[in-house]
Amino acid sequence: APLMQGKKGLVMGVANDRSIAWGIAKAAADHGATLGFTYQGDALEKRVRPLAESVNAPLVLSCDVTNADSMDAVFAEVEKTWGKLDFLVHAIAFSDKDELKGQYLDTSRDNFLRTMDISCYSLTALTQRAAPLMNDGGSIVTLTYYGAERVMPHYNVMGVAKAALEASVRYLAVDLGNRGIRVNAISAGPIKTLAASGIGDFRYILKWNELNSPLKRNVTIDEVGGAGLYLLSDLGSGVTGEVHHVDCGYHTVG
Ligand code: 0WD
Repeated sequence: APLMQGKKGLVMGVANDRSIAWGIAKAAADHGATLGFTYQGDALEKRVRPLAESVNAPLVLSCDVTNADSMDAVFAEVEKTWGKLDFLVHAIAFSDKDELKGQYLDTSRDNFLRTMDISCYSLTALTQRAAPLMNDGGSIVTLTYYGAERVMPHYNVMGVAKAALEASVRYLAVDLGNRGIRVNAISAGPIKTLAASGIGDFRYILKWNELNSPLKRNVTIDEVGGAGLYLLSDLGSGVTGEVHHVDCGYHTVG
């Protein structure tokens, strides 16, 4: 039987067909998963709806992770439609792009808190709501970046948020392990997406990774999708609390 047959999952953070979440969604759908999507704001709905329809997703819902009512409404709808949830893809991050350049030293309190809220706390807030629906166990995957481990130019407050996100993955994995719910992160190499376009000198980072990674190229969203499929499916049944690098090997040299 297909790897994801009978599995129902929510994918949060598709902005367009270049989004990393879309790479994971395609891989899961190709292997038989039934998907729901959330989008943030009306502008993105126009892009997400056709993508969702192309993989026959029965659920397309608005969700702003800074709003508890909005998150509650999403999981109420999931429960009503499916009565359960098998997996969750968290591919959400935000920081003011004025602070994704220059020095970390200049981070403002407002943007620090907002970056942490949307890029880090949201994983915990969503997991609180998803876990009660994961009655047969489950798998939660979030997206992180090497800037959590090492200083990368311009990544600044987002690097600090990703470090906290990776720590959250480990704590959540322990909290949920006895319910058979696994929590992992994929540390993706740089990919040209909408969110990445806000990072200073992103083209240079792409070029740097291409020249220096062991595979001498950058990763694609389909390759991140393959790793997502492994962690979301029973292929990854023995894996939790892990940060898995899908970066053409850059973390071994960088
Ligand atoms: O190089 C890259 N692109 C990497 C991205 C390397 C390693 C990790 N990542 C991470 C990002 O930090 C993020 O966590 O992957 C995740 C997905 O990012 P993406 O695929 O690069 O970017 P994008 O296609 O823009 O999707 C991120 C989406 C938002 O899009 P915009 O561009 O409008 O910020 O996150 C969503 C939104 O759809 N988002 C929210 N969703 C709900 N509530 C919110 C919010 N408040 N804010 C942003």
